[in-house]
This record gives sequence, C-alpha cells and structure tokens, in this order.
Amino acid sequence: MLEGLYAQKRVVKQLFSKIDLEPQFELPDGNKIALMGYTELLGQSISIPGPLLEFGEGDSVTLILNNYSQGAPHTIHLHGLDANQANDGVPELSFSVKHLEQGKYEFVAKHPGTYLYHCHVVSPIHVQAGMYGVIVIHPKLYGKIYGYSYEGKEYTFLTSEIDTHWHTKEFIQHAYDSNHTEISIPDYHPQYLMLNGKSNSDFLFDHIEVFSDYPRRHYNSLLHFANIGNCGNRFIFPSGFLARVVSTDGRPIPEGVDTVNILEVMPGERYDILLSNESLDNLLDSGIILVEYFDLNNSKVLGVQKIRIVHIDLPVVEKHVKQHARIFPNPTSDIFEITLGKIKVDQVKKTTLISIDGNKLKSYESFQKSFDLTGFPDGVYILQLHFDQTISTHKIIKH
Ligand SMILES: [Cu+2]
Repeated sequence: MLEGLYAQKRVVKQLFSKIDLEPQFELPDGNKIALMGYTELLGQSISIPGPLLEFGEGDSVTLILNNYSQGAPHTIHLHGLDANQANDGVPELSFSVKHLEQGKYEFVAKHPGTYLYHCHVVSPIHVQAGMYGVIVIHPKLYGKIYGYSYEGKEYTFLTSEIDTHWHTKEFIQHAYDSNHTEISIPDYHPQYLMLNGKSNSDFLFDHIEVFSDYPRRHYNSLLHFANIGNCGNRFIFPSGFLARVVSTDGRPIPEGVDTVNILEVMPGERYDILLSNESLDNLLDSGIILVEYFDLNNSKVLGVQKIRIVHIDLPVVEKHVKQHARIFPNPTSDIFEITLGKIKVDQVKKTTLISIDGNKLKSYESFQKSFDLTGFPDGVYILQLHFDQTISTHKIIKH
C-alpha cells in the first residue's frame, strides 16, 4: 500500500464464481450460512465481501470470470466504472457467463476512487447471496487525490446486511436447480448489519490509524466508503476530526463542499473521504465513527457498527527522515544532493526519481547521493527513498 506509484500497465485479474453446497460462512454468533460468491482461487472458500480489487489510475484491466457455480449464470457488473456496454456485466445488454464457461471484461481504470462490482443476474438474490466486492482505483501519484494531499494510509469500508432466510442451503442451491422449481422469496429482514463482512461491532480489527504529528494541512488518511446493502447508512464522525468528502463515483466533489459531520451513503453509493485531526493542540486519543443502518421505508435505525480511530506515532524511520534528511539545493537548476544526517546509508534500499505524472525517471538499488536534472524540463519532481517498511517522498523543484 505504501508503494509510491502505480505505473500504467496491463493488468489481468481472475475471479471464480462459486456456490456453497453446505453452509460454511461463520457469523459472529457461530451461526453458519451458505453463500454464492467470488473467490480469487478455485480452492478458496467463499467469504463476504468478495476480494478487494485494486488497480492504478490508467491501468488497462482485463477481468476474467470463471463460473464454477454449478447452475446459475453470473456476471461482473462494474458499478460506477466507465466501462462500455459490452463490458459492463448487465446480462441483457451484453452477456452472462454460464457454468464452466469463462467471460472477459475489459476496461481502463480512468478515474481514481471507489467502485463496486456485483453480479447482475437476478441481482437482489445473487447480491444478497454474496456476489459483491469493492474496486479501488488508486491515484497515479501516491498521496494526491483530486487536488488534495494525504500522507496516511488508505482504508476501505463496505457495508451490507445478511438476512439468514436468504442463505439457507435450499435457497442458495436454488440456482443449482436446472428445473427452476419455484421457491418463495422471503421478506427481507436483515438480522446482521455487516461492515467489511463482520457484524459484531468488532471494530478493533478494522481501526483507522491517524498519525499524530502531521500538521493539520495534511488530510491524513484516505477512507473509501461503499454501500452494497439494502439499508441506508449514516457515517457519523466524532468531534475532533475533520472529514472532507473529495470524490464520489470517481468524480471530484465540486469545490465549496466543506467538511461533513455526517455522511449518508445510500445503496450503491461510494465516497472517498480524507480524515484528519481538527487541530494539533487538541489531539484526542481516539474517536469512533458510528455507522448507522436505517430502513429506507421508514427511516428507522436498525443498528450500528463502529470504526475506531487510533492515533499512532509516525514509523520511527519516517520520523528520522523528516528530521535529518536534507536536499540541497531545492529548487535547483541542475544538480541536487541528499544528505541523510543520522540515517545510515545502508538503511536506504532504493532511490527513485519520478516525474509529477508518475513516470519513473531514474532508479537505483541503493542510496544515491546526487542527481543531475540537466536537460529535464522545469517543473516538479518526486524523490523517493525506500526503506524496509516505508517510503519517504520529497518534492524537488527544477527551474
Ligand atoms: Cu450471479
């Protein structure tokens, strides 16, 4: 995740669609349900959500669906992505993939942001059964999204629900029945409100780390929110934190939209949020983002999940780099030099110079003390020092 840049490339990703013949997905109370879903490997058991699919801005993606679900045809609908009709996974408008067949979806990951994928065959049933997941397109330049900077980590939170009556062996295996025996569709009354496939407010495993010692102007964690359920969600941010909505549907939010205290995310919607401390003078030890699930028919709140925010100190090496590493001169007209101060030369595993649009210009498998920008156009360049656990990024200006 700390990899500084995602070069534009061709990416081929395979998914398998499968069906549980016996209930095996365990809910927090030990209850087991059957799923129909996507896995990365044929031998993997199905879980919800499906695999997180991550691509880089500009990547040309081929997504292959191998159907091993013993009956029902499936698709991968690319919800919100700029795929053309033939590749969008809506069966009536393109194709569906039958049992033991393979289908291919091609698209270019044009706009950074958060998207969903799900099966579009009898969607209410196949999606509830487990056929869904999140697609994240990372900005080409790490730490920059739609004009905002962030230096922290990225987190993805997907909300959904489970109604166990839709997950009995009989119900899930109905897809397996080639005679299409009629079954009755139960009313939808979810008993489990899911956040990233968990539902016991077990937020300790999904906490957000924000770095205490970044100045306020660094919006420091990038959060991807998506809702694939049938409930509405309200993300309620704790005081002491600023939540800025930067994009939705892979499009920037128009300027003038400021920070929010509460963000409503309706079924199918996705948002990218930058989360930071409100002020450095008033650092809170922690905070909790409450996620409310409400019934769209009567606005009744059915329950909540919680995401804990934890302050941590910067990784030691990164702190050292900030304190000790110097680049001089900067701005430069030709040569610049890097001094490491107290940092040992052999701690740097790689030194890379990158153009502002993400192209690798020079790369060395060790510490490189000086660079010559003679012949390079004026502008901004990025220098990266790669350490074992982290990468420090420095802006170089040539003029
Ligand atoms: Cu399906």
